[in-house]
Amino acid sequence: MEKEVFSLCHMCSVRCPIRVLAEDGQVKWIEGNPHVPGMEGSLCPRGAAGINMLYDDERVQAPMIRVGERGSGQWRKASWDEALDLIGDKLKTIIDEHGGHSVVLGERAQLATHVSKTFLKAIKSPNYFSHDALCKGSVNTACRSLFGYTDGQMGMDYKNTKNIVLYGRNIFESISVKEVNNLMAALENGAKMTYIDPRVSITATKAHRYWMIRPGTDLALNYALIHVILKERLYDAAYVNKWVEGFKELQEFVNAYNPEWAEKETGIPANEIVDFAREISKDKPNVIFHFGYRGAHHVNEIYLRRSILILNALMGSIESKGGLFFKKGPGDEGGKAARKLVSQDFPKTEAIRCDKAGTPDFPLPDPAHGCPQILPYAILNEDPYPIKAYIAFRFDPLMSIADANQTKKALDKLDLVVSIDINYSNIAWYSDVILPESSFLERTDCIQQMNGLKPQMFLREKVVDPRYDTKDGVMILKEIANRLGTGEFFPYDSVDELVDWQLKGTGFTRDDFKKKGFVAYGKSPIFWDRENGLKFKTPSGKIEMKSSLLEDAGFSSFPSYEPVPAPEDNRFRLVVGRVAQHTHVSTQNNPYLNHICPENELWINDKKAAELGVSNGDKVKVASSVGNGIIKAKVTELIHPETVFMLHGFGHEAKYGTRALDKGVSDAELQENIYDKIGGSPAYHDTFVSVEPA
Ligand SMILES: Nc1nc2c(c(=O)[nH]1)N[C@H]1C(S)=C(S)[C@@H](COP(=O)(O)OP(=O)(O)OC[C@H]3O[C@@H](n4cnc5c(=O)[nH]c(N)nc54)[C@H](O)[C@@H]3O)O[C@H]1N2
Ligand SMILES: Nc1nc2c(c(=O)[nH]1)N[C@H]1C(S)=C(S)[C@@H](COP(=O)(O)OP(=O)(O)OC[C@H]3O[C@@H](n4cnc5c(=O)[nH]c(N)nc54)[C@H](O)[C@@H]3O)O[C@H]1N2
Ligand code: SF4
Ligand SMILES: [Mo]
Repeated sequence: MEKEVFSLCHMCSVRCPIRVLAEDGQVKWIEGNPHVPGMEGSLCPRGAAGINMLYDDERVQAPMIRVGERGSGQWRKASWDEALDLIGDKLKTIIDEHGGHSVVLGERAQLATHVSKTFLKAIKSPNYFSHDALCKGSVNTACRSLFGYTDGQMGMDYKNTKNIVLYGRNIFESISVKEVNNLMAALENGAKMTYIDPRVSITATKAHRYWMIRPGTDLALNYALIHVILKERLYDAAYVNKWVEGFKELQEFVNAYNPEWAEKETGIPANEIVDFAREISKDKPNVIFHFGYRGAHHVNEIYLRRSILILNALMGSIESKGGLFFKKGPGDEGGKAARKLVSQDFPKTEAIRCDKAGTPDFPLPDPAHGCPQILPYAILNEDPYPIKAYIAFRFDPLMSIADANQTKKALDKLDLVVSIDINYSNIAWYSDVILPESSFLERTDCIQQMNGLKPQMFLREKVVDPRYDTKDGVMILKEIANRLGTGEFFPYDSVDELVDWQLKGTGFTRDDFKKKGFVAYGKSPIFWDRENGLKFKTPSGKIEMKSSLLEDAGFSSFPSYEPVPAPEDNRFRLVVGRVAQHTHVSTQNNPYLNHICPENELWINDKKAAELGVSNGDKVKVASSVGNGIIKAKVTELIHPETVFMLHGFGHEAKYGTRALDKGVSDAELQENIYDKIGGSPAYHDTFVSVEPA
């Protein structure tokens, strides 16, 4: 019998709405949810490979307990009770001796995040880490410094934009299906797109204007753009007068940074910078300077992100059609959000976060997410206190935190490492116990609250029964909590009961999701009144170009520009990124995706390669101060000579994932663990490497 289920994809964290067809307990078809504007049947290659993930017999099929040395890959299958008892006993001993704060949970923020946070709060640990800082921590801080909102509380109206600028936001390869479709619709309607990247990505090939910028110098470009926009009065004066704090300071600051100066730093011709400033200002306020995620990860990233947001403010594009907007929640429609377990009363936690986020030592990064890259340092130095146990829930610190060798040393100090995963990831392979979660097609999940111009709720609905001896993540955490005596904070016996609990008081029930996979609180998009109704949450109630958040913490709003040094002879700045066929570190062993993209290569400029005696397809040795590896060279004129590029996510070590084993090199082995000490993001693109024939 065929059945149709509306659900949410989880081949990456975008969680696109999907429609799934199953017959006799087998998934036959997945497509974008046709009822959701912007999806209408579309999926990306990874979404389509959800079926291959489901039927992949190299997934983790049962709880596994390590028998040999950590990382040696010797395992035995265990029953759930045995594995959970072992974890419960160890955690109890650790908590008794060292306190709940010695337990850390690191995850990819997800639908069950409120359950993960509840787990830690119940044992009095402040050490919850999401992936957020690694992805966009400095973007988050920059948004708070200007608007008082996090980036997660903001969105972009791609569909109605007239002009969009992407700083290494490789939107047509690093995909969110709805964003791609909406932007394509805008381009078909005549919108213009500028793309800036030291490398010709697929997005570059679709742009009206492409600038091969010197890596790391986007900030210089932006200061020159602001310079021109102010000098020629191209900004939205009414908007700026009404809503901006610190305009005068900005004016004085950018005076020195003219386009001729920027040309020397960036390699982008001065006249093109001037022309572009004039062009885009004609389309204001329906423009987007995309604040990005991963384009330029440097130790001063906070200032780049702020400069991008400042350009938006000058165009009046904040809270504008075709620009950036603040997401509206159920409250804006007189509705109620789904309940979360974290709203309970918990025992008080005395300890500070072990990464010190939100303390005077590291004041600005968002403590709601933490900074995972600090964790190896905190463990190794026992600063501010010893950490004893680490639970990785849908997150791989060995591939997603720079300097994997250092991270391994830190893990070696722990008494307990647990992974909740679906795959034999590098962290699963390095754990003491692996607990397999049911895959997204085999489980229902917590409610997805989708704030935006139109607030909605979505539901991930189980399509088929689990194929292996796996459990839902929310049940795994509850069962560990039961063993620690904190089970009272988990008032459910199945994920279905938890979802019903969440929906109480919202006016919606599970049945309301059956027809289309989602429910909406209202009908029309909500924009605030730009004349009188913008609700910035900064102390001044305005867009703070001169930022009280930064200055109260002792940082400058406008520090002078520091020139970016070119790499020394035969060295290159290592930059990394994603590709349409893979999700970070998760999908390299997927049968279909592995087939279409089996390994990563090192992009290197053709002239530089010739100097080194390297030809296309040759194996080269790439080495940094912390690691090295052998990788195939992709010799091309399509990359700036100061840079080499590789895909993130390869170099898997788990022998049970045979397709991805030892294919390519992991960027995390090469990158130094350095970071933006103000904004909180890692500086993944500030490592220099040497390249030589292998
Ligand atoms: N297929 C796929 N899609 C995804 C994901 C995925 O894993 N796979 N992950 C999702 C997530 S979590 C994220 S964060 C986003 C990431 O989406 P993006 O931010 O678009 O990230 P990347 O793919 O890392 O692309 C980074 C680009 O920045 C360029 N770059 C490097 N240095 C510089 C520089 O100095 N200046 C400029 N202007 N550019 C530079 C690199 O060459 C690269 O092309 O993608 C999301 N979508
Ligand atoms: N070196 C380096 N590090 C990076 C980046 C980089 O470019 N280079 N990019 C950063 C960015 S932008 C991001 S967003 C983060 C992402 O960092 P991660 O969250 O670590 O990466 P993912 O590949 O999304 O997923 C991690 C794990 O989730 C598992 N998984 C997948 N589906 C499920 C599931 O349904 N249940 C469970 N329990 N597990 C599942 C996968 O098998 C994998 O082991 O990495 C950051 N770290
Ligand atoms: S972008 Fe692709 S992989 Fe990610 S949720 Fe959407 S369809 Fe799935
Ligand atoms: Mo990300």
